Amino acid sequence: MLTDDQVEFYRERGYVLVKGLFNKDEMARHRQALHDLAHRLYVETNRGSDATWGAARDYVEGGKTSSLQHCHDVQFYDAGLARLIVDERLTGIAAQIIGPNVQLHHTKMFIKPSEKGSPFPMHQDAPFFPHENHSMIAAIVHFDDAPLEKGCVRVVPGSHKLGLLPHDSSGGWHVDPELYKVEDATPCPAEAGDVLFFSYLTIHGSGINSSPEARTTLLIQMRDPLDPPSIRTHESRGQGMMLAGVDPSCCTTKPISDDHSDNPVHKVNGTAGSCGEVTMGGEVKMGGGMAPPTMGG
Ligand SMILES: O=C(O)CCC(=O)C(=O)O
Repeated sequence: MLTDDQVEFYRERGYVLVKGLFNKDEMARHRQALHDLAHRLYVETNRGSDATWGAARDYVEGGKTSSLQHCHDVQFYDAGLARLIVDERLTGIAAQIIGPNVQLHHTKMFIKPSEKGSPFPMHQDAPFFPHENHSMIAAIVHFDDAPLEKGCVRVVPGSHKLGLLPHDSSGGWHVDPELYKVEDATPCPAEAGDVLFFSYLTIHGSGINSSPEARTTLLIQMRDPLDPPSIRTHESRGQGMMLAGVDPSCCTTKPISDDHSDNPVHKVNGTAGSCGEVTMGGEVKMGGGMAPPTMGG
């Protein structure tokens, strides 16, 4: 659990790195599971794709090609990873930040390969899946050490207080790279077992992995079940699972479908709407007039 000082740190800075939340042996087992999953995706079935953002390619020195392996919703691929996302060491802290009820939005594995693991331009996660009350947080679980040279995550402390900022949609939604340089942001070097929690409004990104070892992480995005999406976007089959507490609105036992007309949270002016029309209170809310990206985040 977080100490009072850590809770205060999070409230002020929009992130907190929790050291040694998981032990190194269990991380090594999950790391192997994630690399086995990547092997199934990228080698055995050829279903994997490179997740490098278009805008990130410019940051790689000498125009070298970088790459990034990814998989959304890993809990559908490996039972051990399904158990990890409901582990109370993780969900207990999420509940301290969000409140007693914690609902899954999605999970995302990233493997930044050695020598050439792609960087992430600085961005908020909010434009990818805006919500009314901004309860959404990410927890990045580290399965191996992520020092500076491996492209550890970097944050802009306090940026969660700036609200939803304008983002450039070209090559993945990012803030102005002249205003927010990756190298100027605060690095959060981590060891296997450390977990970085941050708000979806906290500006973050990461550098290239130039080390001889892959960087392996799982990002778990979570929200208060009573915080409705401002717009229907970035839906996935894992969305709505309860990780802690209950869903007081009782609306998440249904599979995601285009018909939310009987859903007490997603009111659609009495009718079911299609993606992009569905609103809360009859109003389309897209911070700064932005259209939502369909990928990434
Ligand atoms: O894993 C990283 O280095 C950053 C990931 C990230 O920024 C994201 O998924 O939004």
